Amino acid sequence: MTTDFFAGIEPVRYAGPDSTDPLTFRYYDKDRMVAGRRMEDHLRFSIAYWHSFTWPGTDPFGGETLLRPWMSGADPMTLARQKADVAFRMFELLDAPYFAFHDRDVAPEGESLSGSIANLNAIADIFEAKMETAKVRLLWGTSNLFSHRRFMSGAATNPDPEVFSYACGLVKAALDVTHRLGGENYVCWGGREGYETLLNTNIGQELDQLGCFLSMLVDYKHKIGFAGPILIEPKPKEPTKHQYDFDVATVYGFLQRYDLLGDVKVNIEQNHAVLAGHSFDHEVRLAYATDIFGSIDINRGDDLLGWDTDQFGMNVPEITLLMHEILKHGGFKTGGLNFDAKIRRQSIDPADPLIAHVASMDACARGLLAAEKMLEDRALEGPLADRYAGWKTPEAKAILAGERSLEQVAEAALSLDPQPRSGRQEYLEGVLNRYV
Ligand code: XUL
Ligand code: CO
Repeated sequence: MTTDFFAGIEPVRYAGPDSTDPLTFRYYDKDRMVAGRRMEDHLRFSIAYWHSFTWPGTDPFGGETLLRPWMSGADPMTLARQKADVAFRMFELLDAPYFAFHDRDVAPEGESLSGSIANLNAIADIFEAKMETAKVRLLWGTSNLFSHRRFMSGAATNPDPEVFSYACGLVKAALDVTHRLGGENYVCWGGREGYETLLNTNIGQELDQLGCFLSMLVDYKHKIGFAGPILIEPKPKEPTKHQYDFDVATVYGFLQRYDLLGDVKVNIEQNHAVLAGHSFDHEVRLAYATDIFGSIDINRGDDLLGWDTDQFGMNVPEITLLMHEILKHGGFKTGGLNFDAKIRRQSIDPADPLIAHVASMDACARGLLAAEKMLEDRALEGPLADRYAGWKTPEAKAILAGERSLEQVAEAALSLDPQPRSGRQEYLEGVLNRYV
């Protein structure tokens, strides 16, 4: 029986740092107050439907290793309903405050566009009923515009306007459902919005199509009164060789060009940041600096592999820097920590996905607690402020405000003799390690 999948497993509870039971929280103590908010309200954990309930453990060299009763043996809508039961059971066992899904994770493709939309709405009815009594809320919804072969040359950036229109049909339905279920954000990861070869690609045309698609989505969001932001999820490559939403900086430029700043922000993923040649905290800091920070897909890549391994985030120092950045800006607004992460294909026991989430939730909680302390002590903020203190003088402020010409600044520089100062990197690295 599908609903017995987690039979014998009790809901996960906080048991303190000394617990050795992998199905207890050691640091994630949801009611503990951290910087004026409950820990649960800071971390806003979300379970990703796709990795936990739709991925059967395949890789390019082998088939299913995760034999899930809701993945075969009945008609697709019956399986989708069974999957929903298992999913909500897992949310309950983990006491998860949020979940996230693509349309195709929760409901099968229909025989036509309207059939697919009807399937999605039928499952959304089930979610709506379950959410009346369940605690879990929807962090975000999205449409899968990359798996079906019709999208092999892109969705919004497809050379064929009929594919573009079909994508509009799916994205409208997915936003409608996200809105109906009280979703707090709507995500667009440009899965195949990119190219394989310039020999067949008109970049300018495709960028205009993408700008047009998002502008229509933003207009529609306002029309239906969807209050949350649209979030673009940057990724530099995979599945296409070159993705248009390469990284935060690229997305910022795109949003500015198509006048979408204000309505569209970013959903930053650790593994994508690293594939783009950045660190996770670089992407997060840049998003805050440019005022487009939205939400996080929390996971990790493998330092030795050049692809999106989507492993569970376990690196406490890295997560500490992430939480330091988020806490410094007052915490999440509509965003949260969405586990866009999957267990390894050898982790075949029903308990494995639960253990993975618990371990990563604890890593995030440790990062949050360390970040709180670091901010209290101004451990990094103090030295950072000192480093830029010169810019607080009236003259430096006037320069930055654009009140001085190049000639004026050049003239004043004639009496200066600036002295280099240490960047103190190793000192700061040592400070970080005191807290983790
Ligand atoms: C793919 C990825 C997606 C998005 C949602 O790398 O991260 O799962 O998060 O489409
Ligand atoms: Co993601």
